[in-house]
Amino acid sequence: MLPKSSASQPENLQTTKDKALEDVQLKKIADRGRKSQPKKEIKSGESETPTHFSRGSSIAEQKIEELKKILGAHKREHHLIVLQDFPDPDALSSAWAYKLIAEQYDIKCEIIYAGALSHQENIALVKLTSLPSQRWSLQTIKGKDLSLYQGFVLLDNQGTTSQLVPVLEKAGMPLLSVIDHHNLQGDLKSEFSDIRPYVRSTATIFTQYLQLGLLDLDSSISQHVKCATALMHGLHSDTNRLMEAKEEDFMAAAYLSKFYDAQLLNAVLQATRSKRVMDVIERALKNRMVQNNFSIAGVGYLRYDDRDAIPQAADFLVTEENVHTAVVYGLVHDEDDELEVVIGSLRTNKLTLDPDEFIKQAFGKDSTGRFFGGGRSSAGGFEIPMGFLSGGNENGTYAKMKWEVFDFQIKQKLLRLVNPRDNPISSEEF
Ligand SMILES: [Mn+2]
Repeated sequence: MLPKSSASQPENLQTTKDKALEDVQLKKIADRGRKSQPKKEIKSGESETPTHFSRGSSIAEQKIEELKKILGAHKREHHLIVLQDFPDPDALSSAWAYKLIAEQYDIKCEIIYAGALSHQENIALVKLTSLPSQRWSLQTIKGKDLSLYQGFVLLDNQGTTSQLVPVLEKAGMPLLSVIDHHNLQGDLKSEFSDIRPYVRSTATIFTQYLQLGLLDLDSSISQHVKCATALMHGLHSDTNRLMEAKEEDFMAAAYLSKFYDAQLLNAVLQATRSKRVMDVIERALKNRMVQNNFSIAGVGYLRYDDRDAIPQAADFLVTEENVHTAVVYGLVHDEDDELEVVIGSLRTNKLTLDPDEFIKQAFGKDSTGRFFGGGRSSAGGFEIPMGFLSGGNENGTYAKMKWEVFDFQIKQKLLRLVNPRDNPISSEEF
């Protein structure tokens, strides 16, 4: 498909100097990308260096053909798009794009997740763009007639982060598509799969689908503009505002820049913090200990719905002068299921610190051999289930003791890495 006139848009979209600069940068990258597309003539002795874009676009082209066939074979059906329990903008926007694509085949999709939209930016995204999504808790799904749906789709996850997937599997619902940018997580029996761990966001993959004609974006259709805006947000947030973006992600952002609504995106990003998030940040500030440019804070008990306050607190702590890495963790309890889990988040500005490695090294594996955290895309996150120690918190002494033990142990494990014995800065004391 042909891109819409790009000249008519950028001017009225530029809201700030930064934005203008970003647009120029994106345009430059887009131009570069166009030039770097494979040329037919290659002089002898000169080898064609495949770029990420050409690799991505040929895979995308092939995948699009496959996906078209699958969608064509499932015309007029009803499908469920299942997101991770706590969907992020990447998942939400990709799901919307999938839904719009599927509509062309008269397939009706419902976008569902089991947990919560806990981050105010996610709530703002869904509210401001009217992004169609529903929370189906484990209770909700029990009351649903699953025979109304002929299949389900996993986007930005492979079923390991959704409580709903085992229920759907048990009901015998077939898995139709998996589209994700996380590493392959085991054997997936899906009719269609497009798993590309070398791109930084699922929104990138979907943008390629759109760009290659799976859905013709039209700037005069408000839903398209909103979906493009959501995809831009997804792409931005999964790539740390493009700072960790690869060439394909930049190319996708450049394409979206022709359709998205910069003011709407700005409104989503300006979403204010709730009082409860502020409270958690306050606790993180009060409890933080700073050593060797690491800021570490345990925030105690948190409600399940507030767990997204943890990464936000880490985002905040890492902005302190002389701090390059922040780790914030808390004990999250889910009253419905009597489950407790320590959830933590690491944020770093230090280029040489790989959050994935760091988390894996700090906490190691559980008894079944699974790491407590890491994995490239949710690199800075970790979860330590409380198991047998869950519950019993009506006894205040027990609750306090339990938190203190975990707090102490997590600090010990982190500090081993923050102050290694062979670190010349801290070795004087040994
Ligand atoms: Mn993602």
